[in-house]
Amino acid sequence: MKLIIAIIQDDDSLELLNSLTEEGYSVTKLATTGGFLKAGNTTLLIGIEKAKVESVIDIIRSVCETRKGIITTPTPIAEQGGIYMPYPIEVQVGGATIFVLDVDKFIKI
Ligand code: 2BA
Repeated sequence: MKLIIAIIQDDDSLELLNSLTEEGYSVTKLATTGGFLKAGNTTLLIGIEKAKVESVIDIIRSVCETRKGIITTPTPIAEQGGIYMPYPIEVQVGGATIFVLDVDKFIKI
């Protein structure tokens, strides 16, 4: 058995949850925060048979889009004066960041 951990953008989460559950996969959704942008994202936990891993990744790929994110960094405009101006930097936020882990045991009680 495998555990897929997929970090996706909030905007894709509803459609992806619907697509996965319609195909019969069990999914747990966590509200998470990206460390770099400090913005909300969504992490899905999906426990599945090894043979289904690629099918799930295909579904994630078909739903999740790459988008632009903005981080505002304070930039010094006076060397010693301590004046900082917010400076927006654009980054590409991927459609999904996916980890596939081996599961030692899967128990439901
Ligand atoms: P964030 O950490 O908020 O990162 C958002 C986007 O900012 C990243 O998109 C990347 O394009 C950029 N970025 C992140 N760290 C950076 C840095 N140190 N310098 C410059 N740019 C940086 P993605 O790579 O698509 O990642 C989207 C989200 O997936 C991340 O949100 C984070 O929550 C998660 N993630 C990505 N890689 C991860 C990893 N190796 N381990 C754990 N979580 C990860």
